Amino acid sequence: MSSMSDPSKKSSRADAAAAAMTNDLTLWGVGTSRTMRPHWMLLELGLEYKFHAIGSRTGETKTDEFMRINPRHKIPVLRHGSFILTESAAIIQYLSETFSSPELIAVPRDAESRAALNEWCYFIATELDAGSLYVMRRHVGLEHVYGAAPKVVEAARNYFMENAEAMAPRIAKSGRYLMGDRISVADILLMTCLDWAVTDRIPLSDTLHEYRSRVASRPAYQKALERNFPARG
Ligand SMILES: N[C@@H](CCC(=O)N[C@@H](CS)C(=O)NCC(=O)O)C(=O)O
Repeated sequence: MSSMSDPSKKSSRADAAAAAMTNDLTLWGVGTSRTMRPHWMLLELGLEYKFHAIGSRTGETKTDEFMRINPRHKIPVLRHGSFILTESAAIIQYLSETFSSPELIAVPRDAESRAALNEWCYFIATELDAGSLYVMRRHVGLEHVYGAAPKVVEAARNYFMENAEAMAPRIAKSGRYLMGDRISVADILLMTCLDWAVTDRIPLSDTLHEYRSRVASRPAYQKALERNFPARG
């Protein structure tokens, strides 16, 4: 188990961190795009948390101890006090709604802006992640579990490109981040999918690479990369 702190210079960040110290946050999981998300959000929020650096398909998600926490043996998992939460998108949304101050993360409160944020999040989580990238992952590298399916992989890859590029003009128009001036849950979801696509050698347009460069300059993103992918360092 590791325990790390993220000292912050901004007073709002320090306030959030002070609040979190009393809140007992623990995260399980490293090494995948999905586990990157909560590390990144916790670091954006300047929150102190403990973490268990367990990896997928290492046997570490199938121990009795972990199976009691998540019977589906999936990472990431967040525990906040006695509240246990799975699903990376739900975890980062919960963290942003629980701990963000308005100047840190865009957390819209009115119905229309929340719907716009949700539209991005569901699009990214269903069409780009589950419907494309994870389909590829199932059949490249996990053939022993899901079978070899080269045509399915090619179709999923094309589907990713078609959907991501269809949204590129809206991404370019939305401002620095998808919801405007401040980063949101949707950016963490999109960036982790674009990084995953680059790892899978899926070509991206200049617009998407420019978006990636903007988001990648954030210190919390860089720190989360180090924490989530220690082997790459
Ligand atoms: N939809 C879930 C997916 C979680 C998931 O599939 N995690 C994988 C790693 S990316 C895992 O834990 N696999 C280990 C196993 O199946 O035993 C999320 O976004 O959190």
